Amino acid sequence: LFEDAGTGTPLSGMAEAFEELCVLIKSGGGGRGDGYDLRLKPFCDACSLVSVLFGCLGIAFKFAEMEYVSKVRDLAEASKRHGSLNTILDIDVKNDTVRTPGSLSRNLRRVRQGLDLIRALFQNFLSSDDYSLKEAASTAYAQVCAPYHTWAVRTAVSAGMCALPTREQLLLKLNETDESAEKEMRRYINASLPIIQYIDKLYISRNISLDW
Ligand code: 1PZ
Repeated sequence: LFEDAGTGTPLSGMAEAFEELCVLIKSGGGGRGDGYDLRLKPFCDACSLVSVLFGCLGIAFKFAEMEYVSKVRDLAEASKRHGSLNTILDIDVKNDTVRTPGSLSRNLRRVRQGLDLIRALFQNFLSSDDYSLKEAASTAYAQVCAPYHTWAVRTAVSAGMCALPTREQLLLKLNETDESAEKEMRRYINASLPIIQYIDKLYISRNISLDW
């Protein structure tokens, strides 16, 4: 079933994990009548795999890694008490804590932005061989995350961008060739989009805006 299990690269592991989530949410069922009720545990397991990328970015993105990892960890911790993504939204809506710093619904929104950032980054990376990793990442960050980050964070990120490796160094660290990276990045792009849309729908269906 999973032919590259065990021998896969970090990118193929990420792609595979999100493809498996896609199969789940597209299966439709789950008992709530409004689509599949995605459990927190498999979602967090997939999100954790993304952290392997941080290892390729160097010390400048240590703070981004700590931010992302701690939010995924909070969600994974909550998976023991609350079953699904729907549940945490319901609880925060009831307590009026959807946007409260540190709340699970806010952490979910931030993790979703991290997934989208990587999707946009891969898309930019593949759009042209002449695009440096720094350009691809800066553009993706400006599109996906910068509008929601403070000035201090945006400044730190733009400084960190200068320390990113080159395209060739990144591929080497990821144990990919140009061709294999293209294949795995496309798999992630295609599989992450339905998950991102699924998460957005959780908020929109509860009349929560996405401008934060
Ligand atoms: C090869 C890949 C290169 C990609 C480089 C892109 C790096 C972007 C770094 C973003 C840093 C964000 C740092 C901190 C942000 C916090 O202000 C917010 C708000 O937190 P809150 O106020 O809600 O508690 N936190 C976040 O948005 C959490 C997620 C941000 C990190 C996502 C990174 C995704 C993975 C990048 C690739 C490894």
